Order: sequence, then C-alpha cells, then structure tokens
Amino acid sequence: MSKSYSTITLETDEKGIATVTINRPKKLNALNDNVLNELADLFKVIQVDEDINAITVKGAGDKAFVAGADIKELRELDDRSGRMASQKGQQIFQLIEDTRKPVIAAVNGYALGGGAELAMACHLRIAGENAVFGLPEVGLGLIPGYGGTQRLPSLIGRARALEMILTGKQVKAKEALQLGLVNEVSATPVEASKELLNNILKNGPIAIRNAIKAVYHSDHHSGYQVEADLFGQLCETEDCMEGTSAFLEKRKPEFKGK
Ligand code: DAK
Repeated sequence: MSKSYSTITLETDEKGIATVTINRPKKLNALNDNVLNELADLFKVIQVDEDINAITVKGAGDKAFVAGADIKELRELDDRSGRMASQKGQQIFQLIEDTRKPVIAAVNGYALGGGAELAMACHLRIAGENAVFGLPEVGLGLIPGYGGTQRLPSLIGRARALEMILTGKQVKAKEALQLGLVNEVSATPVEASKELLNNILKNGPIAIRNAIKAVYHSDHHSGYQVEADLFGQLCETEDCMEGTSAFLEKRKPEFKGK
C-alpha cells in the first residue's frame, strides 16, 4: 500500500488476498468520519489494484468488528447534514458492494448498527463464535442509515429484518447463521475467510467478476433515498438527542416522541 491511513490497515498476501482492518480498538472500531473517508479511499484503490484479487474486512482486536457509527458524531447532525451523512455512508458502502472482487466480512465480536451495515455491504460474512449482530438505532431515536433498512430484508426477509430493526435485538452467531445473515460460523473467521477466498479464486476471474455483478443486478435502489431522508428527519428530534446522550452518559433513555 503506497498510501498510509490512520484508522485502517491493509495487508496483502502472495495470492492477492487483502486484509482490511478497521483499527480503532479503544472505541470498538466505531465508524467516525475519518474511518469512512479512509474506507472510501482504500476501496477505490482496491478496485483498480491488479495485485489485489479478493478482500477480507475485519475489526482490530477480539471484542468488536465495528460497534456502530460513532455516536459522538451523530449528535452534531441536523436534518440536512444527517441526510447528507447518510447518503455519504450509503455511497461508501455501495462502493464496497460494487467491488467486483469478492469481499468477505470476518466478524469477531460486536457488529452493531453501522458495523452490521458494513458487514452486510460485504458480499459474504463469516462470523466468529463470539459475533453479535444488531441494528440498535431505534434505541438512539434513529433508524439504520447506511443501507441497513435495505440490505437486511434482502438477506433475511422482510419480517425477520423488521423484527430486528424495530426491537434493536442482538443476534448471536448461531442465530445469525440460521437467519441467513452469515454464511458460516468459525472459531477463526479471518482464516476461514481466507480459505473461502482461496477456493473462490481457483475459478475463472472474469466469471467471478460477472457473477457478483449479475447477482446484485436485480437490487433496486430507490429505498436508499427514503432511508437517507428519514434518517435526516430523525437527527433533528429531541428523541435522537436523548438517545445519544443516554448512551454517552451510560444511562437509559427517556423518549418523549418529539
Ligand atoms: N460510538 C462511539 N463510541 C463507542 C461506540 C460507538 N458506536 N461503541 C462503543 N464506543 C466506545 C465507548 O463509548 C467506550 O469508550 P470510553 O468510554 O472507553 O471512552 C469504548 O468504546 C468501549 O465501549 P464500552 O465501555 O461501552 O464497552 P462494553 O464492553 O461495556 O460494551 C457495547 C460494548 C458494544 C455493548 C457498547 O459499547 C455499546 O452498546 N456500544 C454502542 C452500540 C451501538 O448502539 N451502536 C450502534 C450505534 S447506531 C448515520 C447512519 C447510520 C448510522 C449512524 C449514522 N449517518 C447518516 C450519519 C448508524 C448508527 C449506528 O451505528
């Protein structure tokens, strides 16, 4: 990697399998603006780098893949900036999904909110035995804003997705496998991801590229705009301020529906 990043690292092995690590372990790899910008830049590089054939995305440390968007930054958003932030995140995650090289999320520990959304933007997901998935945004007075309202239903069906989104409940690795949210559970998800990518790379490279393109072709994208608009509206509510304050002050929120 010629560029250097402060919140992510990239390592590539001799077979061209790159490992992208989100590296803010003290904040459980929460996605602040810096991480998002660096992810965008890195995936643009990955898409054209002929030495990279496939990608594993993981979080630093054992505790979390990514524990969500950075809740501190969320508090500064209003309707307009919230909508724009949602669109920006959606575009970055779309860039990951649009990568025509296989991308696997190796999920150790928490994949919550934006972290679950990042995992869902990857083509495949392998969960560690301690993985925990959830979209807890409603508990902050928000909705998922990085494509979660669109990708979760397409992965596990509308009813189950709605239950997860409306309750904010957390789902452990085994249940995530039963739901179809992950492809596999492994004691060593990063190694399992590399093994799966090695198997995939034995096949025709153009066929792999076109298969990814064909599989995603049927997705329609108008829902993303609705998600961003509604996310923006919520950023100006008292409930959102209360939900995010409560998290930072380590107490339960008291929502008023305002
Ligand atoms: N943001 C910022 N800091 C976080 C964080 C997050 N999402 N998650 C954890 N941290 C920080 C904690 O504040 C703590 O920092 P210090 O107090 O040490 O400075 C440190 O990481 C360690 O966390 P804990 O002390 O809480 O660790 P525990 O083991 O006790 O608990 C936990 C682990 C994962 C259960 C807990 O940290 C937790 O509940 N975290 C928040 C999970 C969450 O609600 N995540 C979803 C956020 S909502 C957007 C579009 C979409 C979204 C956002 C924006 N735009 C349009 C802008 C998506 C929203 C979300 O992701």
